[in-house]
Amino acid sequence: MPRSVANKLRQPRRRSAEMKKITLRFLLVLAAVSFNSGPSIAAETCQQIVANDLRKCGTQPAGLLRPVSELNGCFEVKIKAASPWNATGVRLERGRRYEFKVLPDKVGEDPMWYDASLDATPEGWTEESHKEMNSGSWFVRWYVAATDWLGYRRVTSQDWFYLMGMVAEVGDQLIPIGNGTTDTIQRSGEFCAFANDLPWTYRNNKGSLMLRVQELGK
Ligand SMILES: [Ca+2]
Repeated sequence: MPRSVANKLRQPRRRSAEMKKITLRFLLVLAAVSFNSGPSIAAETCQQIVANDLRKCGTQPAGLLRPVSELNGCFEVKIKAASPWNATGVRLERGRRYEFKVLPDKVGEDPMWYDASLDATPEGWTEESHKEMNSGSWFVRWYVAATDWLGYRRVTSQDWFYLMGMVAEVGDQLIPIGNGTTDTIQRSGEFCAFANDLPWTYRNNKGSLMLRVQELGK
């Protein structure tokens, strides 16, 4: 057989081998993507929403609230320290489980917010802030102790400035979030979140935290 004819007969075999390699590479990539899928990939599709700073939690008619399923099962919302409600307009459903997670700040550092001049993390005043208050003037120490004793802090079982979630409609369900938690919703309603502060001292708060809420299922 002439060499040129033999070469032509070999070419389809080469092409077939190349096609097999390409198919194998494609399947390996597909397998890697499938292996990595789940909450982390779903989290990248979270929708950004803007909370209402002024409206009280649970005052929007239930029919106007958006279910999390309309937001790809996940949303991110800025929780401002100076807002007593941060009403999201998003409805969390009874019996469903959700993950709440505070994200790092824009430069990847631990997130912080501020009660006037006091530093706080999502889990409340820092140790230095507690020391500063304990070594302050007699009036400041008396004021903090008195409001504590009278139970004026919005959630007395949690530290000052602890990040709290709330689901409100028929009744209120409080969710201590801090840096992050998972919880099952007892009664459907609007999701809101706030820094745990005295009801009348939100005006001197500064900063915000970015919170991600993801539906995990039943
Ligand atoms: Ca304050």
